[in-house]
Amino acid sequence: MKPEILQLSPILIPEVREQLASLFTVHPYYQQSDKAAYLREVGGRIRGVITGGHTGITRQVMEQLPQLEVVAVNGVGTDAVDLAYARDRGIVVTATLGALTEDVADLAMGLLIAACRGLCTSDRYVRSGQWPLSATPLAPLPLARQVSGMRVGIVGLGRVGRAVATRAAAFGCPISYTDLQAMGDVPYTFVADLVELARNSDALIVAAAADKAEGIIDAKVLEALGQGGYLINVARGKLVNEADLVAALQAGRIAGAGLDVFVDEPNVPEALLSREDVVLQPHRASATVQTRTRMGEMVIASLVDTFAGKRAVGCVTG
Ligand code: 8YV
Repeated sequence: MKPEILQLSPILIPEVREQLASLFTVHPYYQQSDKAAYLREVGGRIRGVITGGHTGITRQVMEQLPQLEVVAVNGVGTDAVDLAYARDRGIVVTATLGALTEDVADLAMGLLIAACRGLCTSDRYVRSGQWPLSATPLAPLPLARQVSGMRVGIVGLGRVGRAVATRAAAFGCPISYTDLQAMGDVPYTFVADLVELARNSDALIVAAAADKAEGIIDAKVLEALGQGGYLINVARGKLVNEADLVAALQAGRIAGAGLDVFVDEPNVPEALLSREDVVLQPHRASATVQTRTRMGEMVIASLVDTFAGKRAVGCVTG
């Protein structure tokens, strides 16, 4: 009999879905309107869970899956999984470590360039027919901020942070970073204090894991980033105090922001929607065919390995 899997978030690659269906009986929890009733019906038979990095799985749901052996996160962040509870129960948790590094770093640079160079504003300007009016004072398009050579501060020098640093260095940007400790194997400047990092940066790029780091980008950090500074977030929305961010933008205390992630996805603070100094993405940093295919393959491998009694690829529970 095929192992039964509870799927908490969609998989967008058809080949991955087909392979999953051939190996497992997949129960699409995310499509159910009455999730509690669905859990009561299938929960007792579930041996594996597939979920997204942002979706994770609560302890309450895991408690209703007595046969659960593995939670395969189709993403790199495990902050939305109760890891302590999973470890206590001997449930293996896996993540697609390394699979999405390049895409997330690419999007961080894309957001930085888009925010500094006003790409989305300029796109709207062309589409709305304002360009032909540009000789008149009716349709001014302000000059943009140069990206090359900006002082870039990276919050969290893990896989993604390092990939961002490589890219930003190629743009001639001096790189500083903060993390739990200095790293001996990188040529970048370590700054222990986040406020000081912000003060010495023209762009602050958030690439940190979100475990226990809620709201670290707050009013003080944004104040230090300053009027010419840009905030880019490709990690988790909850790392940023969104109310402080909105207030800083409204008061002109920072120059702009590029955001792929938000506190309460898919809800974005209303105040951001009409602003020309922010570029917004719907949590799509890993959303390329190539990366999602690789992530899907890792999810399948981690389920197969666990059910075969082997150490699962991407295991984060030790
Ligand atoms: C994914 C993410 O979009 O990796 C993560 O932690 O949040 C995202 O890259 C998500 O997990 C897709 O399901």
